[in-house]
Amino acid sequence: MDIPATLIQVLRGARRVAALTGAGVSAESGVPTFRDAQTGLWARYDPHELATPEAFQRNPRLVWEWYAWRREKVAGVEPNPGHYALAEMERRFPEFTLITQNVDGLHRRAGSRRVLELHGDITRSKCFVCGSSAEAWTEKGEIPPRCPACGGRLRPGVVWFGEMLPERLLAAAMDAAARCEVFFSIGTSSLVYPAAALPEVALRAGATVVEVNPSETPLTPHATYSLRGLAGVVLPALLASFRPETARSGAGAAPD
Ligand code: BV8
Ligand code: ZN
Repeated sequence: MDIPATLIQVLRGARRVAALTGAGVSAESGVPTFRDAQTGLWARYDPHELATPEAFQRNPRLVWEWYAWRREKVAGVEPNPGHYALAEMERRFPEFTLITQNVDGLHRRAGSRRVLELHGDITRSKCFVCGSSAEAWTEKGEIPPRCPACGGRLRPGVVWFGEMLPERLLAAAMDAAARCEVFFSIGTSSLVYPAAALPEVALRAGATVVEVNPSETPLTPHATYSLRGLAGVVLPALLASFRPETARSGAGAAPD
């Protein structure tokens, strides 16, 4: 994958960088993207239908089991070179903000320390009634399990369609998009808001916007650079192509 020389130049001098990721960055780990046809038992369901509070209220057992199935799939996979490249970028740029729409926790498992998980985390659950979060629960008997605090039903710790994103996380993501010099949009169909507004905020603030996706998206015509390829291939190639002068000292500093 050859990276445009002008982009390498921009990356060499960049201090404030932000990256937004979507399901495409986990595709090479074997996690099906949101748009991929659901497999097996879940083939007949549209994720947009299931990932809603209405679906949970209508059929809590079905929605809980869909997430239990997805948790199992995620537990069995590993981060891929794309995740590791982003963890390395966090060490190489003085200010690097990773913003993800993914709920699979793979960025943290790859070593990224500061991750804004806008849509939550599939491995956590919380009470649908009192909101208290549940770290662990016994998958015995009743499905979904009951909240130890109030007896209400537990629900996955994710943001469903029609639900507000955590205020603080969204504000931090918007701020990073408004202040960065380079904004990466990686592996996302750029269809789901408000996350899809972030690259627009960065463009308006004069940042260089780089899209990494094997296909076109609504962002493509607006991006400064559109690298048509897989995250697991393009991101390591990007990293290898520039040596930021301002590499952070200590662990993970750019090799000479
Ligand atoms: C909100 C967690 C305010 C759950 C997710 C009507 C009624 C109500 C709301 C709306 C409405 N119309 C619009 C809205 C707003 C709605 C929205 O944007 N809908 C879209 C569908 C039009 N947004 C919301 O509801 C948000 N909340 O707006 O609150 C509000 C409140 C009340 C009423 C109105 C507004 C909440 C959105 C969060 C939803 N939760 N996830 C779960 O995971 O189960 S979203 C979920 O879908 C994912 O998290 C992700 O964000 C999204 C899927 O998108 P992608 O990640 O982009 O994945 P996708 O499969 O789409 O694309 C993969 C891409 O990767 C592709 O482009 C592909 O080419 C590429 N790719 C593939 N392989 C690779 C690759 N790229 C690189 N490398 C590869 N190897
Ligand atoms: Zn409760």
